Amino acid sequence: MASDIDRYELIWIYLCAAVLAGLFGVLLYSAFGLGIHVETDVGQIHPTQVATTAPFDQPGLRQVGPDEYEAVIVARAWVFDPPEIRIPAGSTVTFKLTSLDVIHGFKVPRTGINRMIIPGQISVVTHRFDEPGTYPYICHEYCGSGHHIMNGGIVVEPR
Ligand SMILES: [Cu+2]
Repeated sequence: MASDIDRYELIWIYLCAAVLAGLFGVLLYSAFGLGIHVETDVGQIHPTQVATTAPFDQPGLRQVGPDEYEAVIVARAWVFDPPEIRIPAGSTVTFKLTSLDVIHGFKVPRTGINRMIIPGQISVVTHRFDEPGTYPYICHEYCGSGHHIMNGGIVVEPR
């Protein structure tokens, strides 16, 4: 009887160790295989001073080089400012994002763009848009009762 209990206990210990090892493997795969990581600290901004701090005092799209653009986007409940940007196909866009109020998200399906927008922090992500079309950007961090209508779009125009 005592040896049965020992055996079951041992099985549970092995099971727990296997689950921990499995989860650790998933963590390593998501970090190094898929490249998923928390927001890097590219800059801080006080949420009450967003409207007076460059570049967020002038949200919008500007050209910074041939086929290179910078999109400064301010998120707040429940809009993105600007709600739409237009670029020609083949453009590389560096998005600079921050929030005025709560945590929002910035996800552009089919591009791999996926960032949290955290009050007090600046998020940056760069992507090249080769295929013409409309790429919606959506908030994917629940931010309140209007969360489901918080979206915008990137219009990539053919050359
Ligand atoms: Cu949201």
